Formats: sequence, structure tokens, C-alpha cells
Amino acid sequence: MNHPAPQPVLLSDYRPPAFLIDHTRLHFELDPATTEVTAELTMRRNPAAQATDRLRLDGVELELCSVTLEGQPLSPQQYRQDAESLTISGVPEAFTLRLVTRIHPADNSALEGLYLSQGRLCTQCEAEGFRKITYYLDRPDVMSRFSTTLVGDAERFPVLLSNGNPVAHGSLADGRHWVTWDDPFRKPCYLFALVAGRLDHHASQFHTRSGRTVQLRIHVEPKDLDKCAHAMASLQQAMAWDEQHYGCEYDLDQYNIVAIDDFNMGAMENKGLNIFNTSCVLAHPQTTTDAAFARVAAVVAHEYFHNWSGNRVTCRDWFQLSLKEGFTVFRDQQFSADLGSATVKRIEDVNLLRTVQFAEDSGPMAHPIRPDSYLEISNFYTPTVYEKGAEVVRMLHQLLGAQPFRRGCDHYFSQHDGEAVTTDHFVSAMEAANDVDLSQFRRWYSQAGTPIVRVEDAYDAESRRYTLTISQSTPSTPGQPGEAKQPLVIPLSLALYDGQGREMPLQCDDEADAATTQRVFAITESRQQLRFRNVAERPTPSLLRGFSAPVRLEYDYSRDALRFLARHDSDGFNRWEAMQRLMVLCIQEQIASHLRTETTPFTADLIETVQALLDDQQLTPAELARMVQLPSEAYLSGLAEPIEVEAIHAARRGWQRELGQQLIGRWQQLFEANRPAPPYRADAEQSGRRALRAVALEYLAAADVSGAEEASRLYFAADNMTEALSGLRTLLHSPYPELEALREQALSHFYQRWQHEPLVVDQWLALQATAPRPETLQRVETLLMHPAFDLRNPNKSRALIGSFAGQNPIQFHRTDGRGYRFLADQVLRIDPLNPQIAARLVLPLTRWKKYGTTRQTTMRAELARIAEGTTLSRDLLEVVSKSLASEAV
Ligand code: B3K
Ligand code: ZN
Repeated sequence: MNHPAPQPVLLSDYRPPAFLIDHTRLHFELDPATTEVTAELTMRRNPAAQATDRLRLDGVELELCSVTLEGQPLSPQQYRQDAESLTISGVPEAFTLRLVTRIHPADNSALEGLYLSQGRLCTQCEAEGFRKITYYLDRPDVMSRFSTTLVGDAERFPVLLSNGNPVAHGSLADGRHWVTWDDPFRKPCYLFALVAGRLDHHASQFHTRSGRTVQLRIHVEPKDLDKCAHAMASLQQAMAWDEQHYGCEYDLDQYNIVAIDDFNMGAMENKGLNIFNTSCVLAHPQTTTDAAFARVAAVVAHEYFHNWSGNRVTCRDWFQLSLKEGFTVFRDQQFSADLGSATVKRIEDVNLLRTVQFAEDSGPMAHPIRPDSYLEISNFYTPTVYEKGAEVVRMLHQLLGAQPFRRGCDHYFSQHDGEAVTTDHFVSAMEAANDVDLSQFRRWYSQAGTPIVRVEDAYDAESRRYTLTISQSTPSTPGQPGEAKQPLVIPLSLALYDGQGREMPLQCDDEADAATTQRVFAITESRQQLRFRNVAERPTPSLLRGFSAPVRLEYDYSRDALRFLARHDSDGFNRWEAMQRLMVLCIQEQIASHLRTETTPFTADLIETVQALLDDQQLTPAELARMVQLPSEAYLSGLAEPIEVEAIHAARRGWQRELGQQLIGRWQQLFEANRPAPPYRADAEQSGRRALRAVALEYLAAADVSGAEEASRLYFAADNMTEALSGLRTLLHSPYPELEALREQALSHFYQRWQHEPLVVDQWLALQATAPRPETLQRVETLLMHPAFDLRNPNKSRALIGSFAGQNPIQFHRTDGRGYRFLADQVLRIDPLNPQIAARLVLPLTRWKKYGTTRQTTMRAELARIAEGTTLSRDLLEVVSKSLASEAV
């Protein structure tokens, strides 16, 4: 590669900032072509840092107009400017610095800093976007009080929003108007935001527990005003929930949310002014699926919860990202669990963790939840930092107990309010509030990789003793050889079942009475035993209940034991897990048979167990839907090495057809019986029924062509997006050649009907990109030219390119390598426009090591072709070069 190698940023290089900024006064003359930004910074040396009179400010792609120090204009000889900074030497102890810069929002396609989306100006500053707005100390441990004046054309920008509370406004003679916002809470610049444009809003209020009234507003395009009620209700629920469960109350007079079409991720928690991807805020039964309704509620809550876990207490540096993200994900997971079914929520969260995060952990980008080095921080907003980070917080909750955990949180918030801290401060707060020692637990923050927990058991009928032998190890990850990994504290929640399906009392060797039937044991050694006495018969163990730790559990469950647990385990998650394990075994049997080009009969045990579950009145429709759904190809791939793409696909499909055909009457009956009574509600009860109907429909369509025709009828008759998409997807993904015309008819009907709803068009693109059919790639290539597609819009490129590469294994991994070439071509087109998105989309290629040698070679050749680009962004360079270098690992 012929790039000058960018230098990694290291956690060990952290030094406190040399200067502090007490007050930041910003003045924006807004214009899409050229916006002028005046920043007046009240600064002083940091008494906690080594004294210097050399001030270095961050700034990227800025046109510097003037620099004034203590009222004196500086000449260009008095400062130094390079591509990333402005340095002024000889600054006094305390001073005011005034900087005028110009920026060009309309040309900003990276969607970081100040940019234009559908005629509206908006910002994204986390992690390091503020330096694209003005020169500043762009690091989270510099917290400042912000006052912001926005000036803009009153016609074009009637709404002018920033952080905090509005304190003044006025009009100018030239048709412009202005508003000044003041944020009384000190914050790092990554939480700064502004929005200017034509927006309508949906308004409501919230009365805090101390009696203050907060004005809540969701700002959207006029056409989307009817899609705000769900987000608003979710916000109000989240505000009440955080008061009740964490004692956290909102602190400003206003809470504004703005929906934006062009956004790199889901949403952003800017103080008092959240900016959201439209996909995470708009919801209406006609255009939004149940899953998307749930996502809106979760993301609205997540951003709201950041007001305390992130904004009031923020991160010292970006290595600490999981401090706010892991904790906030844990909080939003708790909130969603409280709102709907805790079991279903846990199943969904664990499914995501095990498919996406475990894959990351076993690939070239594996990193601890607190990374210690990066080239580009944007690449570390990962499932590891977020989802595994949340699991680490959950383990603290599990090990300490709910009340002690809450005491720790109270301590954390009260000790560190207004500060920028580290993950270590969080763990220390838990220790201090509860008088415990969590030093070994801290390894979870620094050690990467998914631990493997191996359990073996022995029963001695004579002495009535049962022994579990537990060993743990963590595989090698880049920079961390397996031999160097240390044992972690692993909370192992378990119960033992007798032959009648009853939980047995847990009486450990060293304890007097058997107090409970479920316990959480803290496993701390590489190898350790748990010994139980007075065990009347050989038990069936229910291990890692509720997925009590983010590990791969290995225990040689017999198929009978799995069937038994799937029927009897009182832990809803482990019931599902037993089914998953049973299905994995059955599918693996078929995979092996495909690889030997033999046929192996489908075993009766799975069919019988599914049938028994379908008859089980105790399960809710939502639980049943998850329990009888086969594990995804992505999950099955994570268990295989090398990944045999075709065999996995065929084996899973084979089982789907078999279960479909064997239980056809039951699927039909479930499909009919679970139609929710109108009107539509996206609540747990109704969406559970629709989920079950969708699963039943998939089995029916796998069984024979009439099921796929049923799917088409559902599509055309549906009065809500959940069922319309369930019908359309099932039809589209079904294998019957005779339905070709029907598929085309349904697809064009869908587009005709929804072409004016961008989020629905995204679904239309994703559906086509994920169809496991040989012609899909050709179709995706054609769709790149469709008027509905826009390479600059992240939702569109994720829907078409991201879904194809990430969710259509059989077509992406085509043996002719065209899937890989397609992805590399698109990544090379996107990188100059939007590096963050390019670095995300490329990820499926970086996992080459998991595949057979032919695929490895082709995938690596495409990565090498990307790496040859001379103007690669730092984002893409980091991901691609780490993947290519992983040869050596
Ligand atoms: N904190 C933001 C993510 C910012 C990503 C910047 N590349 C959203 C969230 O986690 O709430
Ligand atoms: Zn977050």
C-alpha cells in the first residue's frame, strides 16, 4: 500500500488537556453554500496539566478568516495551521480567543460536522465532527458552557434549534432572523448540535417528579406529522421510567427531537436536541413494521437515557466509549423488557449479540469493550462496545443484585455529575457503594474475544453427589494471544431438574441448607468445580440461565435433555436456548450429510418437539414464534469453520420444508387463529401474534407452493406494514418458479404504492437484495440505477448494498466471486463520499478467514484491490488493512 501510514491513537498516551474552555460563544451565519462561524472561547490553562503557552486546536477542512487573541487580531505569522490543527504559541494564563471560519455544508457528503439534508442544515459531532465546524479542543474531557446564536433566512430556515433553552430572538432588516440558545450544563463539543430549516412539530409535555414542566417536541417534515405519536409516547414513558428506576430526572425546559433523512447511524443524544435518523423516530401502522415500532421506542429511550449516562456524566476519552454506550444499552434493554416481554427481549438481544458481536470477536477487528488503540474512532462504535458493553454492565447487575447495583449507579451519578470519567470510575462506584472488590471483574474491559466455558458433570448415585466441572478459556484475538488471557469473573446462573421436570434444591458442599433452586455462581478460575449434595437422581442442568454471561457455553447436552428443557425449563430464555441447540444439532447433521453428498433422514425428535410446543398453552404467541423459528444462517455460520455456505443454506431450507410439510395443518391453524382483532396496535400482544403468523407462513411457503400463494394473498390484503412485508418477503424468498410473475406483480405494486415514503422504499430495496435467488445480484446492480436509490443516503446504501452483502449469504458468497467484486466496487465509490459508511459496508469481506480457500483467495483479492486506492479514508484503511494483516494472526 502506498499510503503514508496514519499513526494509531493509544489509550496509554492519554494526557489531560493543557487548556480548558470555560465558555463557548458561537455565532452562525447560516447558508448551505457557505456558513460563517464565529467562535469566542473563554480559555485558561488547565491547572491539572503540565504548564505550556502553546495552544493547539483541532480543525479539519476549515477556511480560517481571522484569529483574535484578547481583542488583538493575529497575523498569519503568529499562528501555524496544518490540515488538522491551528497552533498559537505564547498564549497567556487566561484569555479570550475569537475565531472566524467558513465551511461549506452543501458539499459535506460525509454527514459529519454541519451538513445539508433535504434542504435542512443539521450537525453530527460525535465523535470528532465539531472540528469540522470550528477550531476547538475537540475531545470529550473539555467541557464548556455553550451559548449559540443562529442567524438565517426566515423563509428558508424558519426553525432555528440548538442545545439548551432559547433565551432571545429577533429579526433583521434583510429578511433573516436569529435565535440565541443557552445551555446551562457544561458539555463536551461532541454534544453540540444545531438544526435549521422548515419543519413542523408534534408537541407534548412532561411533568417531572420534582414538578417542573418540560416542553417536548418532535420536529419532522410536514408529511410525517402523523408518524410522531409513538415516539412521543415512548419518550414520555422513558422519562417516567428513568425517574422511577434510576432516580434520573430531566433538567432543561425543552426536549427537542429532529428527524433527518440523511444520517450515518440511528440517532444522536445531543444535549436537549436529539437528532434522529427518520428510521428511528417515525412510526405509523401503514408504513412501519412491529419490529420498527419496537426499535423506535428503544432508540428514543436510549438517547433520552444518555442525558444522564453520557451527557451529565461523560467520557474522559474515546477509549471509554462503552462507559456511556454499554451502560445506556443496558438501560434501554431493561426499559424495553419492562414494556413488553422480558423473555422475548432477552432472546432478541442475545440473538444479536451471538450473531453480530461474536462474529466481530472472532474476526480481524476484535477488540476489548475498552479498546486501547485506534486509527479512526468512528470504527469503534461497534457491537462489542455497545452490546458486549451492555452485557458487562448486566453481569455487574447480576453479580451484585438489583439494589446494590442501583446504589452503585446513584453513587456514580452523584460523584461524577458534570465530569468526564473512565470505565474504571464506573466500576469503582460499584465497589465503593457496595464494599466489594471488582478487580478481577475489570478484566472484562481489557480482554477481547468470546470466552469459552466448558462444563462437564458427574453424578454419584451412592453419595448422591453431583459435580459440575467448569473450565474457561478465551481464544486469541489480534494483539492478545490466547495464552496471555486471564480467567474472568463469569456469573453462571443455573438450576437442576429432576426427571419429572421439577427444580431440585441447590445444596452446595460447603453450605448448610438448600435455600433456592436457582443460583448465580461466580466462576473465577480457569478450572473450578461446583459440588452439590443430597441430589436424589441424576439431574438435567439448566446452565447459563438468561444468558448470564456473554460466553460460548459448551456442554454435551443429549438431544433428549434438550427436548426435556425445551418443554420444562422455567427460564424462558433457556427454553428457547434448548430449542436452538436441538435445531442446531439437527441442521448440522444435514450439513454433514450435504457435504458427503448423501441423504440423511430428518429425525423425528425435532418434529415431535416442535409439535409439542405448538400445543403448549403456557407459551405466549411471541415466545412460541421465537421457539419454533430455526436459527439463522448467520448464527449457523458462526458455529462453523470453515463456513460451508451452500450446505448451511440447503440444510436449513431442508428442515424448514420438512417441518412445514410434517406439521402443515398446525401451521395453517396457527396462521388463522392468531389474526389480531382490529384496530392495529404495535403492542407486545398483537405483535406477538403477527410474529407467530409470519413464522407459520414461512413454514407453509416452505412446505409447498400454496403456502407461497397464501403469502401473496396476505400481502395484497394486509392493512398494516408488518403483515404486508411478511407476505411479500415470504413470497419473494420462496423457491417456486411458477410464481415468478406473481412476485414481479407484487413488487411493482409495492413500489407504486409506497414510492413517496423513503423508509418503505428502503424495505423494498432490502427485500430484493436479500432474496436468495441467483438473479438477485443482477437485480441489485440494476437497482443502483433506480431513481429511488441514492448512493449518498446511508439508509439507501445500507438497504441495498448492506443487506445484500450482510444478509444474503448464499448470493453474496457466489462461487464466481461476483458478489465480492460488487461489494468492493461499491465501497470504493462510497468511500470518497462517506468514509464511515464505506468502512461499515466492507465488513462482510473482512471475514475471509472463516471460509474455504477458494473464497478466501477471492475475498482477499478484492480487499487488496480496495487497499490499492491512493486516497483511501482513514476509516476504510483501518478496517481493510487489519483484515489483510490478520493472515499473520
Ligand atoms: N452516540 C451516538 C453514536 C455516535 C456515532 C458517531 N460515529 C448514538 C448513540 O449511541 O446513542
Ligand atoms: Zn448511545
